[in-house]
Amino acid sequence: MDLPDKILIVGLGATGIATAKFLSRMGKKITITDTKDERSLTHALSELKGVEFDGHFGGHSKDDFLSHRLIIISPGVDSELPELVEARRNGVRVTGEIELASTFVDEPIIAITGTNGKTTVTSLTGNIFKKAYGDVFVGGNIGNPLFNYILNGKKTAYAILEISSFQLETIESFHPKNAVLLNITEDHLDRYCNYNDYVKAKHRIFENQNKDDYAILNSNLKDIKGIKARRLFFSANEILSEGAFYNQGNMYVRVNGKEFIYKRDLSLLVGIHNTENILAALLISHLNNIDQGIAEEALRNFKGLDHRVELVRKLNGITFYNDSKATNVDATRRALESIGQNVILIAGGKDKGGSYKVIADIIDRVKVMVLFGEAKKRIYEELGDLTETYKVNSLEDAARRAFNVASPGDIVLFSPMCSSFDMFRDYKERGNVFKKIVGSL
Ligand code: UMA
Repeated sequence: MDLPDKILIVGLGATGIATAKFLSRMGKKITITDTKDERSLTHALSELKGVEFDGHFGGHSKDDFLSHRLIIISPGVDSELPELVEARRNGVRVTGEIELASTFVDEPIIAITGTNGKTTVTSLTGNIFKKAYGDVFVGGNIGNPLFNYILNGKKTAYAILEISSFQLETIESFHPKNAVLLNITEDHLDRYCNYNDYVKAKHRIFENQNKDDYAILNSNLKDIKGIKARRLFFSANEILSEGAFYNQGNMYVRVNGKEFIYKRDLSLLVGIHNTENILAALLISHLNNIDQGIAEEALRNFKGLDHRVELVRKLNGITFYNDSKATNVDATRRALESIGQNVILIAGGKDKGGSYKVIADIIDRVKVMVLFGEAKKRIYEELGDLTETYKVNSLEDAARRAFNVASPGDIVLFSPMCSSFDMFRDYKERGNVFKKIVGSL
């Protein structure tokens, strides 16, 4: 990409910081704008020591957007922001970090998206590839912007990237050798006008692929049109002649005329959704010529992720799980399905506009629901009649109430169905707070 001398960066989170460092190294004159004021950005600004830039904080000014030829936005910045729409109308180019950074990456890119499971698949795939190829870059939406890879300067065999729909909104040439779409269910309806716009953004992961690439999809997404890459599917409930599937305790990978068989109980990850996640990771591995023994070892050693149905503590016969990463209803559904009965569910946070009724048909697994945060009223309206439900004011109150109502043998599951931004920096901070509270009970 031909870069002008003056560039505007919108958003100063992890992405904005990495972008600013990179562009400053390229000798560009950069302006950074963020709706937060300087005081709220103290931590981010401390990361930019030695980087020259103009900071316009505490809001966005139209002049900034119209006086640049190129604007790089962070994923959290809506690409349909009025300032951006007007800038584009005036011929300003608006793009995202993942697009720009990927133009500096020559290594094959493996890109993984989906409403749920993408962090698990990205981490597991990363672990398998690290065993096979030494160092590989694992980043993107998982929390490590792609520009950090380029800034680091050390070449690796692959870049394995978790990719969100937000990042896909602004791609132009982003071209993964293997692109994976795990699943799509309602999410981020606070950002998109409707579900269809979210689905469209997700499909863009395949946009620049060609017949030499692979598109890897859940077999229930067979109907997606317009994919130019070779398509391979994975399924937890359908036997496939090619691709990866589960059958009677085993996972099969069939690629390039070969078959590899893995025992399902090799992995500590439970639930059908995790069977799908593992199948996807194994399929990617075999497409990239990784030995079965290596994949097996990495799979056996993979303990799953923090904040993802993470066992916190057993106390008085009550088991506490932290599932703070469940930032949408489908993720909570998956947790409930893999955990079983007698659940005291703690939920709530920032409402994203989707329906909570997605768990109505399995609410019999939930003995009691404890709600907190901005979304508590709406969750209560949609599910409150279906099981004993309490509304409280904080996560701490929620954990204590759950403990008080639980009996030995019950499971307290903190699986919020919502994002964390009403009360916390991110799902990690929220999960850590929950674990601390549970530790103090
Ligand atoms: N901001 C503005 N103007 C706006 C909107 C935001 O100035 O209109 C500012 C905010 O005040 C803030 C900054 O932009 O200071 C934040 O930008 P950001 O939200 O993009 O934050 P980053 O730290 O750069 O994190 C982003 C991803 N965040 C989002 O997509 C919301 C991180 O994914 C990702 O790990 C990181 O880039 C590195 O690639 C998080 C996430 O929640 C985990 N992702 C969503 C999800 O997984 O569901 C998509």
